Amino acid sequence: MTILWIEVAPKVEMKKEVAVKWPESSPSLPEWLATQPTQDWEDTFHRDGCLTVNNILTEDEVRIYKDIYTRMLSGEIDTRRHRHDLGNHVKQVSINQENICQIMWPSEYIEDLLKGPLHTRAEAIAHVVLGKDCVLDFDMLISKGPHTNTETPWHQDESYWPDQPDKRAASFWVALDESTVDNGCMWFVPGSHKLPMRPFRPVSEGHHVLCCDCSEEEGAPRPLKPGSCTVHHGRTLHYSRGNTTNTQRRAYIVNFRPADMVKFERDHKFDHGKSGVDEIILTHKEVQ
Ligand SMILES: O=C(O)CCC(=O)C(=O)O
Repeated sequence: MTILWIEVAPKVEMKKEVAVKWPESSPSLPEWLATQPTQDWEDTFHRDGCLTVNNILTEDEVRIYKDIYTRMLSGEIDTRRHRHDLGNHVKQVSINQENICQIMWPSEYIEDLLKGPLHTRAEAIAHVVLGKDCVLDFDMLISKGPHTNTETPWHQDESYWPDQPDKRAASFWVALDESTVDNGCMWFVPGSHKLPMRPFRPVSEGHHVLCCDCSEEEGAPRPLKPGSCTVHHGRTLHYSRGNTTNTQRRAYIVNFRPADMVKFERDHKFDHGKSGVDEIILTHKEVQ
């Protein structure tokens, strides 16, 4: 799920105020990769259009990402420029929290976040499943707070960028909390990446979030332990239920596609809200 082609504001360079220190115990990228089932990743991704990678992060690493996430959610790190409610197509369920909190470009706020294990290992996996010409397109946080109970509608990410000539894309959804059916884990329809795109539409009139017809009967949930992730192709049908539990469901998402296609997007003034998500916040106000 990302933001539709919006006109971007003039680019202002952001100063990164917060630095991160990675655990010395973390394996180097080649060491980590050597222990991974790379052939199985490739086969599964091509067959199903979705894949589970267990323990892409260690417990110590998860702790670091969770700390950053908590500071962003609480407002201690001020991400208002990139933060909005992805679930604002329905009435706000809980007064003090977004139905679905989305923070675009968290890596813009933290020095060296891009050099950390989440981005570097995801890039290595993207090279295995998509090809070595793939680069990071954008990163984002999507969290569902306790009892926010708002589903992310069924959709295919490709509906947001249907005109790209090269459709290779992989989205990594990294669970920082345990993700379960009841708190909104991802659901996928395996094999849907090989079928024609389904017709899509805005989730409500004039809204930037897109959806299509699909149901849980067609797919299956992918619960995850903290530090594990799913990887899905840009055409794979996916969705998540709302969070009906007492606890947070926090995911860190990174998206990779061919470098040429990232250039194609930027040439069309599309940067996934890097310069700010003001237009989306305006939509939010209209709905309320
Ligand atoms: O976190 C969610 O509920 C949805 C995420 C999603 O649609 C995506 O990462 O493409």
